Amino acid sequence: MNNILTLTFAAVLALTFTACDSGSRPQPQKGGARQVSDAERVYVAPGKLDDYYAFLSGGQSGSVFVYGIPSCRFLKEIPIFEPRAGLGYANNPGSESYRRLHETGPMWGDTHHPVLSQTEGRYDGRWLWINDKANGRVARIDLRTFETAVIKRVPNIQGAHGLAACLPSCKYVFVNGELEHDLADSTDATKYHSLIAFLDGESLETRFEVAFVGNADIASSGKDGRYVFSTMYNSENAVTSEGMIERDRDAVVAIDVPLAEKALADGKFTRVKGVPVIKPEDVPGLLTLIPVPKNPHGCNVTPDGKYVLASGKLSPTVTIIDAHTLKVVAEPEVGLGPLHTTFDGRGNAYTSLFIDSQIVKWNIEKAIKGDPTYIVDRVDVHYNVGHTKAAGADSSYPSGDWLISLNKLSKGMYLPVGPAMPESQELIDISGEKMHLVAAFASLPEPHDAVFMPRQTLADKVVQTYEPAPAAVKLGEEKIVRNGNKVDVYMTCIRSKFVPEQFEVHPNDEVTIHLTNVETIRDMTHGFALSDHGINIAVDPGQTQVVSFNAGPRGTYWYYCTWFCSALHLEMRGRMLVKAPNEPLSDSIAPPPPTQAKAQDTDKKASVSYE
Ligand code: K7E
Ligand code: CUA
Ligand code: CA
Repeated sequence: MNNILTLTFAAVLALTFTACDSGSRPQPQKGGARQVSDAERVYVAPGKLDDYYAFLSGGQSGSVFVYGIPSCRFLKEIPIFEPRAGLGYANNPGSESYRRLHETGPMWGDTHHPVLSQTEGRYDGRWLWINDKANGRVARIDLRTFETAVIKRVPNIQGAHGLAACLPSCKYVFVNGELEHDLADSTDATKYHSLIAFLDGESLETRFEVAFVGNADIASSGKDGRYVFSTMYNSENAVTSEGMIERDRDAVVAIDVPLAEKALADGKFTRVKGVPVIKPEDVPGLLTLIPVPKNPHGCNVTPDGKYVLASGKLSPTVTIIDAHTLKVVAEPEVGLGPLHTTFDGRGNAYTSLFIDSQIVKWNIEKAIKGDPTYIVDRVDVHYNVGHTKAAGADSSYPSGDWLISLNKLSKGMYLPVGPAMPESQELIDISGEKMHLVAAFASLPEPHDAVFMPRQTLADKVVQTYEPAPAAVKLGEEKIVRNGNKVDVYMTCIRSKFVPEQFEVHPNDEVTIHLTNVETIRDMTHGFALSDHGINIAVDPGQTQVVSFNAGPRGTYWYYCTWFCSALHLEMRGRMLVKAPNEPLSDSIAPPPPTQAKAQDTDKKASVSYE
């Protein structure tokens, strides 16, 4: 949402923020009974499991946060576009995860829109895709392991923002270029375009792109394989914020996907940086601009596929567009600063109101018919909500029980932790006619959007251990291989031992550790940290990790396990012996004698000799 504040809003926002500050804390609710029943709604007893995983984008943390719902417990961070040394992710230049991230761009990213794969309108538990707005990248997470499987740079795109899967097949995911530029790389603003890129859902290779004047912000797919939709707030193709709010109406972009595929097959494209780019002027009907007011933001197709809803942002309206005829059918007023809309599967829409700090529930068919009672309920959230998402709302079968409000400011909601306050989410029960806010929880910065995955969908999908890779080191086959100054150490670990427990190298040798965790039960992760070398990797059961580094100067360097695994966790360590250049090296992986060093006499005062 960091992109949406505009000048028009400045005065209103100042007022809103001041008002919130003066009465900063929500008053305790009257009626203890209600609070007790709220607590019961989100209470999940120790050892009991939550009903949903909630995948929250990590925003400028570059990752995905996994929470349990309804307990709001934090379960996991999945690092993607930013190194995470504690988890052994992309923190060592000599590791595969570092190389894979580094070759796609900077070691940081800005994740906004988590998208779940679907089959026949239901989340199928295979993949989660997410964008990197800052560096034009998309990643795919494998939900068997909850780890990043693929990261790809999308050619020709800047500001990879809106992301959605082309439904119903998910054969493509498409990502919107929010930031305009010249595809031939000049700085001439009269040549600026933006584009929507269609990527293969599995490999994330860019299959084709559609380029046009203006920009593309938030994305949503029709349900029948024909159109995909994006909001366009800069139809002015301006380069200043004043310029971007000149027009009263911008647009929703509809792209006819089968027509794009036909154009591709007919060769109606030009290649730009290796990717076929299709221009709408060459393919009549490919791109339709549907006028909507003013600098629209959220773009959401209803679960039944009938309508696409564009949230007005600078207009207090949501525009309802027929997803098949592409005609505007209604434009109900919902409140100030509408950003995103989600669904309960019972014909109701829930729109986040940034300026009003509310979620508004409204009935879609009533709004279309002009029934003045279309507003069903409003609930205050704390404060300045961006995205909101109900369980299952991106599929054809929302479950209509829980909704999350992803708020931009928390103000007095939590213990003060300095000038910056925690990011705040709120959980709202939407199972009844009235919404009911039952819980709030903090997070790292800054979740934009979220998707709920029912626990049952992943129940038999999440693996217990990794399948050993072809390159896995087998127990008893550990070895040290030397080639000039390159040393490969093929190592295993299992509670509570590394094999080998020592290896010898010369100063500045290039060392590569191939470490396989030969545990066969879940959760027995071991780590490998090497003192004074900045090396830490995490190796899950069955997994093999490879890390390379320079041995550095002469000395003894202990490596040790960083994941507390057993009563002998502290003893789970070994030595890299960096010997003088003229000293011969042993290739033995046999364990050193158990008490090689002089034992400490525990009765005497410890003394150290430096001779
Ligand atoms: Cu509204 Cu990037 Cu989804 Cu933020 S965008 S809120
Ligand atoms: Cu292995 Cu701690
Ligand atoms: Ca505009």
